[in-house]
Amino acid sequence: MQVYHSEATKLRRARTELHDGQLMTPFECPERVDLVLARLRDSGVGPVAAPREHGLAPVLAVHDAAYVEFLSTCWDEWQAAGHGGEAIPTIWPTRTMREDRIPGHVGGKLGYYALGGDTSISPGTFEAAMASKDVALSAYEHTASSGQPSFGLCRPPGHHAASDQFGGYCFFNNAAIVAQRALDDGHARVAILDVDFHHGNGTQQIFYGRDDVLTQSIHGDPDQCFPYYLGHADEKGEGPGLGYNVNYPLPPGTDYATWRERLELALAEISDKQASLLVVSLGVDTFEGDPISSFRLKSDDFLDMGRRLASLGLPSVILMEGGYAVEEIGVNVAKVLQGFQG
Ligand code: SP5
Ligand code: ZN
Repeated sequence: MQVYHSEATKLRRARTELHDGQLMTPFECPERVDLVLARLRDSGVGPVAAPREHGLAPVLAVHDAAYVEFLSTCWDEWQAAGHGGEAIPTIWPTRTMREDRIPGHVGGKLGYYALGGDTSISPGTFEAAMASKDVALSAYEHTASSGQPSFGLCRPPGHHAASDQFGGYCFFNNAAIVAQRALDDGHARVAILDVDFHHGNGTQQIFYGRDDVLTQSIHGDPDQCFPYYLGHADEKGEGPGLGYNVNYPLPPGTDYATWRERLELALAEISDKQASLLVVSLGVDTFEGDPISSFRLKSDDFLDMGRRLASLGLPSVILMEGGYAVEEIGVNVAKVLQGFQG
């Protein structure tokens, strides 16, 4: 399978993540890319190509311009304000305050544009996010021109990024950017299937009122799991989008047998809604050994996952989302892609 990767995705190397009340080395680290690449090479999944640059236009097709501007200037403003550590929000426009005015100070803007405190902004973050969407778009272009599946080794991931919010380690929503580009190229309907452990809140929000992108997510129940405030089964889309968002929340401890039943429902929905392109938000943090998640998929389950995804017979773009630094991240990604190739 054609793979896209950019060394520039490693420009994001945050030093701190606020996790369980402590500042830790981030789970979403550049080493993830090398673990996946090494395993893809070992298992003969490839070739690996560098992306071409796509600029900001496809980003602005799904994200707010002021949000993108904020991401591009945040680190410089944070430094100019004299702060020592990385840019981490500490206050938000929550239920008891106003959200109709965007503050001028970087500390206020940070809370306005962040959906959580888990994602520090650091030098190189914006550049890496740009490279990540270039990886996604280059994968899409390969699939569009050849009909063959492709894998984009995106980093930072994208599915938590909403139209004007970052968080959950995500800045630009790579899957949404690809889906919108496909629509602009003439596809009538695109399906995004999110199999990351966490709910794809950003993807859901971006397309919630639309019927041209079917968004589905199989994930840890937000009653118990990040991002907590979105991802319930009763979120079905609104207006013309009603029926075009489907959530499959599952309890912590879920194994592959149960997970796969939801996958079958999601695949049937994609056929039913007659999508002509499949975008997979591939998180492998459903793995039993993942350090921040709580499903119980085993490595061999990822092979079956790939086979089932391929069974749709649609042109497919598979994009990297979560899955954290354990040796198996590479093994599990390789298995999905091998299963997909048959
Ligand atoms: C792309 C992606 O997978 N983003 C996930 C971001 C999750 N960040 C917050 C994680 C909080 C997890 N808390 C679990 C406690 C385990 N000790
Ligand atoms: Zn995740």
